[in-house]
Amino acid sequence: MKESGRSLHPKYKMAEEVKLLDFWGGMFGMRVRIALAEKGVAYEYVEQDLRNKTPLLVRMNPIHKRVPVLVHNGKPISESSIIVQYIDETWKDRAPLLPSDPYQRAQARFWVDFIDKKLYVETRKIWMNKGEQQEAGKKEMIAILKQLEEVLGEKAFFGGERLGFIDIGLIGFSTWFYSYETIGNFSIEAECPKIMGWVKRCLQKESVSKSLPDPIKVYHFVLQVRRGLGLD
Ligand code: GS8
Repeated sequence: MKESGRSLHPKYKMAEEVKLLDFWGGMFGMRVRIALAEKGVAYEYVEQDLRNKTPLLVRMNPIHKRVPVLVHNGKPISESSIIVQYIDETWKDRAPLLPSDPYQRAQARFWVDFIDKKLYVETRKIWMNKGEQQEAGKKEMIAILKQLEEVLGEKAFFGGERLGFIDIGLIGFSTWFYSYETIGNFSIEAECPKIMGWVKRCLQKESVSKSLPDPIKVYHFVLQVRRGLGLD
């Protein structure tokens, strides 16, 4: 570290302090966990109770009061796709997550935005409903995944040979697939085999498998929420 041309003694260097406010079952926080694991950044994980929000969460994300929030050396960053981009720019010497070409970067951002605006909304229709709404959500979800299969093409990952921004944006949803399928009574594998092949490849990576929860645990959580909503 340099200041006015003089090197500071190492003891004055600021230690990196990285904290993640998160909820174990949320697919948005999973993105951040994977990005940090890909970069090899050590961090403190601070689980949040979303029904009983802590003053810390409200202070760190006063606008949305949602997780994930990354707190880097005391400064909060919210919104998962923005956090993942921040991580990529901050620890830029290793494991690039976004492509270097501006057009490819724009494309990657487009598809993550599509996942946020379309896939998230349709999947909620499946597990937070029954009847017609649920059927509509199932149809839409399959159409979206088929669209994403086209984007994947013959590549191993959306990022090409390595895991990238779109892969990180999408893979957390796979921990909820079992819940969507069980509640909606359909098979994603039968409809979108290429996506399921991609999920299996992602899970072979430790940065992914260690960052994702057990789909059965997610299912129990989903059942609990549905009971609370009077749906089951
Ligand atoms: C979404 C965060 C979000 O929905 C992002 O970070 O990408 N666009 C945001 N977080 C949820 C938990 S995960 O489903 C959350 O914090 N919910 C609590 C609430 O809405 O009160």
